[in-house]
Amino acid sequence: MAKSDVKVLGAWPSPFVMRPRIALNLKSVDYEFLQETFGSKSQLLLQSNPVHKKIPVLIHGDKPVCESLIIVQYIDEVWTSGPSILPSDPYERAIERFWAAFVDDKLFPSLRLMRGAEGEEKKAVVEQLTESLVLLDEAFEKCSKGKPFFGGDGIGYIDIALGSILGWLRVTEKISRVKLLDEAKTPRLVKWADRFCADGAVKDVMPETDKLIEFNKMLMAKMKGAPPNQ
Ligand SMILES: N[C@@H](CCC(=O)N[C@@H](CS)C(=O)NCC(=O)O)C(=O)O
Repeated sequence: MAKSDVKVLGAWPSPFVMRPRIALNLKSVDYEFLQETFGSKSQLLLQSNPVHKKIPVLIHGDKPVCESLIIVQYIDEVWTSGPSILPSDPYERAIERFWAAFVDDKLFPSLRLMRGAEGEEKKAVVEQLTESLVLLDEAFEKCSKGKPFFGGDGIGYIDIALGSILGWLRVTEKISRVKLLDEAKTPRLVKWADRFCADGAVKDVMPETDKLIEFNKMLMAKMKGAPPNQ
């Protein structure tokens, strides 16, 4: 398929936008990256995702697909000649979807809360985040079966779901001066995170922490202290 037939509507700092980009890289599919301007929504975005009006949107030919994890599944099902992102076994697929949902429903909301939290609230959020990361560290052992990624030998669905938030996790660690991924509590995730970020499908789309911090400053200034929606 020609490059212009696959488009990703997004923005470089968005963890959700990283997901389809990594999936397309894994499948060696060329795509056009159409970046939205911060603070406004293009006509193409509004007509492609009229329900949520959020990025990312994958436009395949003239068909839009919304919601990052649904897009990753779509990519896996359409470009079957590349490495599989989800396993073929139904039970293993269910487990992968469970942990990906856990990242979005439990881990990511706490991470957002953390950046504005102080005092007792901060303590409670750190505890919750640590608990979630320890659970994911244990899940890594079970899913990877001694291999480098949740998905086994290569990056899979949980890797993409969790890995895409590593940039913002590092930003949160720096801003809050709290180590969230650490050798003592989450030794497997620490090593996995390095492997994930160094992978050829990831390294060019994973934003540098300092660049994200600058972006976060701009975002906080614009939102006058409200927790950022990134
Ligand atoms: N559940 C959605 C979340 C997408 C999302 O929150 N995107 C943010 C950027 S990181 C966005 O478009 N925010 C703009 C808005 O909320 O209006 C997904 O996984 O795709």
